[in-house]
Amino acid sequence: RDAAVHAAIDLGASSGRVITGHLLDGVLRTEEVARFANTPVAVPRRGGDTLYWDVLSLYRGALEGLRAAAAPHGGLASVGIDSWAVDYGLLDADGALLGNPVHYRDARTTGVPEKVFEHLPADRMYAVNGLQVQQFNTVFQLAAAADDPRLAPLARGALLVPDLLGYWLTGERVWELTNASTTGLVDARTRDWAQECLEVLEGPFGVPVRGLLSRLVEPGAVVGRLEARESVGAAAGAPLVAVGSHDTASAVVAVPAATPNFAYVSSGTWSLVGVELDAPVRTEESRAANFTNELGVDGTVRYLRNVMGLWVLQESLRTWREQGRDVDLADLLERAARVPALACVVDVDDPRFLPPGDMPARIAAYAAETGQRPPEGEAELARCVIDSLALAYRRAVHQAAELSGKDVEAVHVVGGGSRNTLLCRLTAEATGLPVVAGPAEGTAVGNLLVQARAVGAVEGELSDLRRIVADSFETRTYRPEAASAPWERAQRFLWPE
Ligand code: ADP
Ligand code: LRH
Repeated sequence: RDAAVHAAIDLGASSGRVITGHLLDGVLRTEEVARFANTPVAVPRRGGDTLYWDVLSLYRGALEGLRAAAAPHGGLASVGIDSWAVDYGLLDADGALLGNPVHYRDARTTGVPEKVFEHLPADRMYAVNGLQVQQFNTVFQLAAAADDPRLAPLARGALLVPDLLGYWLTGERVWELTNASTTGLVDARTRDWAQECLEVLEGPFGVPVRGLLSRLVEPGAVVGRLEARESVGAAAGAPLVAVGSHDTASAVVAVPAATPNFAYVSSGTWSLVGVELDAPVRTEESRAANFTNELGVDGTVRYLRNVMGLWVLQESLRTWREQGRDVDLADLLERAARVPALACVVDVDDPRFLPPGDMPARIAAYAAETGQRPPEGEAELARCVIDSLALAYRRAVHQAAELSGKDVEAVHVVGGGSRNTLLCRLTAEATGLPVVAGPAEGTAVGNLLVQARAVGAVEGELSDLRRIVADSFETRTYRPEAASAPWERAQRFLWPE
């Protein structure tokens, strides 16, 4: 039995994967043992559709991956699970799942933050939870679901997605803190429940939220052991470690920076752009700039903005496919690189880009409304998206540095977007900073390292873990070669502030 192999279950919004990791002489060797689609499903109900995550197919994919990971070694040293933030499954008195978790892109939360702010004003809420207002934060999802009979009286528990899978594997219920910090229910300073936020759900909305929660645990805690079942194969008995179960928290662990003076972009379906801090920034300027204070591994704070991300490109590809045009991503990006820069830019964070749908049509409408010539053809459209993302990164990196007082000497891009050479080159140009790209599976790498440390396979602080990442994975550096003045002008065009 080779007890030195760890397995990360990493559920991204576009795909899930199980990746194993093995540490030898300060180098982490990883192997992808399973990858499975993550395809949300819209299901009709009276008056419309609800968009759900297909959590059972994700669980099945995770189980197959665990069996494949454990089989060659006769077991696993540890397992860790991470996923996207905010979404939860409800459990009844027997611990049975009460319906599929609703997807954060479902329309049920439209207009809900404003209703919550009537009872707990936005500035007061920010002073406690430090979160960027996004309509899908769990606190707003729970308020939106107030009348759902599954919530009261049936629900006796709720778990965020990684903790839900962890419960199915071990029988133990926890709320891992980095992911819990995205809900709006946690105080960013005390790293404990935010009583005022719980009270607003219980009082005016009648959601018995305290009865749904379990104990908060910091990343690094051992949750329990995988119960022996045929479905987990030789992984039975392995310890489940609470990692940075928010995917972005694990991704930030895997930034291969040698100094603390970096900004990061965790670039996948979403782009999370910011800096790492010791304490939250909850000033009025920070709230006005819509910056979030999510909690990180080892007592850190991830001070960042959610940027809508490569989602807009993914949905464009899907739209074209539905229209009968199967566009290859690599070829598309090559053509986009030859299109003139900054011909048309959009604010990718405009709420119209949140729900699934025809992004090329939405971009055309946005361009027309702002007096720009809409992109023509696929390459121009892709260029518009990539330029707009680089522009949003520029603004967020500069604002994060300004609002937090942090020195930023380089931008690290991790996640699938680090493979997009056009995006990385333009990010260097737009920010005027060197961009270091990789690792592309940063989330799984951060997940693996926190597990390995928790079970004693490696020691050290975040800086030591980051040295392992730097020694284990190739990165590519892009230096800002072109002038950033056109980006400054484009930024002023979109955000005249
Ligand atoms: P998530 O974890 O949200 O599912 P990933 O980090 O896996 O996302 O990133 C997926 C995105 O990365 C894709 O939408 C795609 O735009 C980009 N990507 C992945 N591989 C490549 C590649 N070889 N070239 C360019 N972009 C890529
Ligand atoms: C990225 C992510 C992001 C959240 C979003 C819902 O996958 O976790 O940090 O804001 O999903």
